[in-house]
Amino acid sequence: MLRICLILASFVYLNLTNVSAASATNIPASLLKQAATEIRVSLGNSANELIFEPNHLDFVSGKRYNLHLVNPSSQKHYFTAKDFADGIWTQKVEAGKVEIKGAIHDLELKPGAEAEWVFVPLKPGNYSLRCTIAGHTEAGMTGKIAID
Ligand SMILES: [Cu+2]
Repeated sequence: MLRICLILASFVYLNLTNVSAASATNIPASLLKQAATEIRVSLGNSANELIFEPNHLDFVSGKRYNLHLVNPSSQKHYFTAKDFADGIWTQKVEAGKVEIKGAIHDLELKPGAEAEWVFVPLKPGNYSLRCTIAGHTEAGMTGKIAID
């Protein structure tokens, strides 16, 4: 019985270490003080074309970025990149006077909205981006995101 308890205890311990290894606690404090590289992406445009501008984004893992999202069009759009979002550590999303911390998977920007997504890419790979409003992906509102 004691042996089972020890095995269970070590199993739980291993699981906990795995969780913390993947979490934000590994991001060095010095990195969070580094100036973030600003990248601006427009969701749609003033001509109401269903596009992301630019539609190719490149990031380097371990660096800090401020992804500045704007929607200059007259309709709402989504910035949806779930696998990419799983491969980064989000420090915060700022929109208006609100700051949101924790994992983010997609953002909805209403006409004229702006948001700043501050994060550190962690997992190299190629990811897809799309707007999930009905018909927008099909109309070409897609993009590619690379983490090197
Ligand atoms: Cu859209």
